[in-house]
Order: sequence, then structure tokens, then C-alpha cells
Amino acid sequence: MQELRDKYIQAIGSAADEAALEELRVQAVGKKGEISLKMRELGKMTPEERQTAGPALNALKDEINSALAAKKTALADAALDERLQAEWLDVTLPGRDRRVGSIHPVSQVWEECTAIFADMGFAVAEGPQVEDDWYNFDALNIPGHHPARAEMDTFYMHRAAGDDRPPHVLRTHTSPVQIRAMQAQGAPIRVIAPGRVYRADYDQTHTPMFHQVEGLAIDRDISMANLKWVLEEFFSAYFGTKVKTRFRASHFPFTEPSAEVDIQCSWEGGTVKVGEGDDWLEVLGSGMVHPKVLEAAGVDPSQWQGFAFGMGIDRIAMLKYGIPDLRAFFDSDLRWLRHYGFGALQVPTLRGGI
Ligand code: 2NL
Repeated sequence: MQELRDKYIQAIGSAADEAALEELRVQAVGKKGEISLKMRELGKMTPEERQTAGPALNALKDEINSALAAKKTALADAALDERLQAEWLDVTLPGRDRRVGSIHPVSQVWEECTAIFADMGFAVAEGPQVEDDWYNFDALNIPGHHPARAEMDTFYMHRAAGDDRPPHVLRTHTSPVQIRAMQAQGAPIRVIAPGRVYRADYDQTHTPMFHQVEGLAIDRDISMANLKWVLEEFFSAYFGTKVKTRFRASHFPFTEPSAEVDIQCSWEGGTVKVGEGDDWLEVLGSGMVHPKVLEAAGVDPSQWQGFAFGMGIDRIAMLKYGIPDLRAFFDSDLRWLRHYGFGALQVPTLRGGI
């Protein structure tokens, strides 16, 4: 009996895992285990023998059962300790940064302009970026000899060999969109035309593609006073503070009279602040739509009149976000220009050409 006890107590003590422990339990105290068999033999014993062997066997069975239970707990604790060692986690580590996208500042400003003018009753007009030269120039009273029509400034598209119609151009402003809008809906009309425009120019303040928003309001008695109100309302909403404007007489072929518009600003330590101080910053061109332009667009200038203006979205985005170099917006997109074969960009002003 002592031998039996030592054998099992020792084996239980050195069992490597729960499976080994279960095997020992079956061998020792299972239905056909060694101790159970010995208990069955009690029946063959004399009553005296049975009186000592019976309790001894029961005590042995209890001892083995508790050794099994104790070892089982010890194994589980060891397993848990091992996992805690292996699977620890430093919850004080900083989180991993997620890459987040964002809307390009030019797109944000584009949308903001659209929303502000929409509040003043302007609808959005859109049109082609590859234009007929009539819409881009002639309808706007820009004569054939005007410098804007020189190849240095405008991207002309090639015609097929033998086709001698005037070439298409990449629109140099969104004015042709407004000509098309007047043709389509007549007067009265209140639209803005935001969009991409193209000029063969590239330096710190010019990119070959940039963004413009033009505005047009035609009715029976629209005046420059209405223009001034609309622009002051726009700039105050856009910059979030009251902004004064200053009109300077100017000249455009498509407006008469014409004015360049400055907004109030301060210059301190090389930074511009809009809506304060007594300096001025030129931001747009404007005027009363020239009668010839109204006529070209099918609107009777003896019945209707109105104002038009044009400003650079990129420029007012730079002012709002403090971006010093226009190329910051588009440098990464030179692939795009190459893709579309802007051969005309091989002009001396280009950094290295394309
Ligand atoms: C500038 C000049 C301007 C317009 C754009 C316009 C459009 C039509 C008729 C008449 Cl359909 N005018 N647009 C008028 C004056 C100036 O832009 O220097 N923009 C940055």
C-alpha cells in the first residue's frame, strides 16, 4: 500500500500537463484503476483484515484525489503565469498614426465661394475647358491682335492636317462659360462660373493651370453700386471680418467702365492681414459688361445691363491659408500636365521645361 501511494504521489508531482494528470487519475482511481481494483478485493478478506485495509484504501484514495486537484491548480497557475509573461502589452505606448486624407485647400475655397455667392442668389454655371476661340476671345470683345491671343500666353490645340478652321484653345478665363449661360437663358441672369483655366506662364505667382471664379449679374438697372455691395459682402463672409474695398479705374476689353478692386489689409513683419490696416491688396478685376459682349451673347444692350468680375481662387486661398508660393498647390501634379501633353509649356520661363 505504501509503495502504491509513493508511486502515485511522485508521478502526480512530476506530471507535465493536464493530459498526463488525467492519465494518472484513470490509472489510480478510475473505475478500473489500481485502487478501485484493490477495493474490490476487500470482499475476499476476513472481517479483521477488512477493518484495517478498508479505511486505509479510502484514505489513500482521498489523498490521491487531493494531490490530483492540487497539481491541476498548480499546472493552471503555471500556464497563466507563462501567458502573462509571453503576452504582455505596454498600454503606455503611443497609438499608431492613421493616414488621413483631406480636401485640397483650393477645392475648399472653391466650395466656400460657391456657397457664399449662392446665399446672394447666384447659380453656378459650368462649361467646357477646351473652348472655341470665338467664346474665349471674340465674344468677349478681345481683338485678334490682343496680346492675350498671342501664342506665348494661350494654349492652342492642334487642328488635323488640312483643317484650317481657327484652333480650339484651353480657356484662359471662365468668361466663355458666362457667354454660354447668357445664350442659353438670356436676361435677367445671376451666375458665377468657378473653374480651371490655363495660361502659358510659370513662376512664383503663376501656374499654367489655375482656378478662377467669375460672376455675372444682368438685369434692367444693375449698377457698379450693386457690384461693390456684392464684393464687400463676399469678402467679409470669406475672411470672417468686415473688409473694405477700393475701386481703381482700369481697362478690360469686355467691360466698360472697368475697375480693379483692392481689399483692405495690413502688412506687418512680412505677413498680410485682411480686413484691417490702411494698405490695399489687388484681388480682382471687374466692370459693367460691355454692350458688344451682351450683344455677342444674344442679350439686347438697350434693355439690359450688368456687372461682371473675375478673381483667382488660388490667390484668395493663399491669402487665407498663408501660402507664399502658388506652386505649392500644384508642383506634385506636374505628372498630370505631362500626361496631357502640354508641349507649349516648353517656354523659357519654365523651370527646366516639361
Ligand atoms: C481679372 C479680370 C474680369 C470679367 C473678368 C466678364 C465676363 C463676361 C463679360 C464681361 Cl461674360 N466680363 N468677366 C470682367 C472683368 C474682369 O477678370 O483680372 N481677373 C482676375
